[in-house]
Amino acid sequence: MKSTYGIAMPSCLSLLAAKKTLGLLMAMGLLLSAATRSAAATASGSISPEEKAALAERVRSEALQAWNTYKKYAWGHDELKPLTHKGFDWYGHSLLMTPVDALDTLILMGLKPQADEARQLIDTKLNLDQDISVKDFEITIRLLGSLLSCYELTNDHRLLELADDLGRRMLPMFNSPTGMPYEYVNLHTGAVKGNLSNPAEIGTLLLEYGTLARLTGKQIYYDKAKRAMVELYNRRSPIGLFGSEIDIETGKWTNPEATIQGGTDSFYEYLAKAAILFDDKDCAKMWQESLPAINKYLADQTPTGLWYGEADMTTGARKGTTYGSLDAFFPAVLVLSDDITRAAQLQDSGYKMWNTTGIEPERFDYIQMQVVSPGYPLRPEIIESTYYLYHATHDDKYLAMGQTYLNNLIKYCRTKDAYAALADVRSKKKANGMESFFFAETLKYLYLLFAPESALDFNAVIFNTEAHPLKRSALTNQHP
Ligand code: DMJ
Repeated sequence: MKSTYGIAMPSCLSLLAAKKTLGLLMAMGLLLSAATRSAAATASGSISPEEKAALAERVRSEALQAWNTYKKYAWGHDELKPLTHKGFDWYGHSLLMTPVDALDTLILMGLKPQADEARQLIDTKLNLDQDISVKDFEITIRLLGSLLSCYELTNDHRLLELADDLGRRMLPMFNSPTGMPYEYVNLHTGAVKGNLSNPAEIGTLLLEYGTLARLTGKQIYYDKAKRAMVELYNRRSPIGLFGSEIDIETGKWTNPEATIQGGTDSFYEYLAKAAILFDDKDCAKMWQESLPAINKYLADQTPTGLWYGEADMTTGARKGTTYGSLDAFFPAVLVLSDDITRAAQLQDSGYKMWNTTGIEPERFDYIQMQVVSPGYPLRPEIIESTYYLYHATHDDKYLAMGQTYLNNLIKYCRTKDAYAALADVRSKKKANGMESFFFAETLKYLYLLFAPESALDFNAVIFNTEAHPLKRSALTNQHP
């Protein structure tokens, strides 16, 4: 069964077959034997079609289990606290963060009753008219990104209405002297605050607002988000790097450290992706000019492999030698930029980081090969890059890598009925959090890695930074 979007819903028969294979493989001990599989995966991997199908089914059943637990204990709340079985709302009032963020994953996995129920909840209960100050970045990538993606997947017009309502409430964020957004906006009053921002929060808006402009015919969304990106770009250093913190009112940098880490990461990602999604020549040029500076000053070829560390934005001098779970998005962006060689090298390094303790840490010193910041909030980036590399190379090595990630997630982060972040990847002590991006990204990318390519036509979409696929073919305005 295939939708116009190129998405094949798994048929009952193929799912039954996969379930059967899954049972067999589990009985044979082929799943969850992390240590042996990890070792095999380092050199090369060989995964049979039956194993691949069983892995996809295992991810799907893990997603269903975690979803059912969210539903049982936290239905209608932003998130589930997995260790205490309580609901949690980011701003006191729920914005249905988990149902919205998870919806396209449920759809892509063919979990129709769950997807329909989540969509019904969103259609009838998501109330954006709330007197709360929300973080632009998070609300844009998680809520707006998913509403748009799910509208394209379902043609449910209510989702586009909600996206447009949200976009309108968010627009005051751009009312700064530079056009770069304040960090927070009040959804009811439009009041803004937070003048110290960073490249990621300023430059991770165009995929969503650009798509909203396309779908509503309201060009203002595209123009505001694009201007913010260009204003940021115009403040690059003479050697083409960006700092980590900038005052959006004065336009002056307040932290000159250049990185690809969280705080900068998705700005680069969106230059590359907006160039493709919208065929935007300015974004293409900004990205083509930025990538050489990243590769010259941040890339670090060391005895432990290729990594990307920290440098001074003005001189290019090396300022640090750490990498981390968020940085692991970069191989995916290198794949989109046709640099498979570097992407593969960096992914191998990330895999070494992961295997140092069996789960990757937030930050890792790649010279000492030691954990610097030990948390793991169920992040997806290393799996996202595995999916891109598998798509580009069809090398089974990446399936084997993915199998290691899945096995270790199950081994270390699984609770009896859901998943929990780790407070420390060394001790594997769990933390009471299951971020919505676990559904939106971690499980989705794992599933897509193992599922048949027909599960989602990779070439027909661009994923926003929260893994919500936006249609590439939406090149003409589709006014409601
Ligand atoms: C997600 O919200 C997005 O991927 C964002 O770009 C970075 N942080 C999380 C996942 O780690």
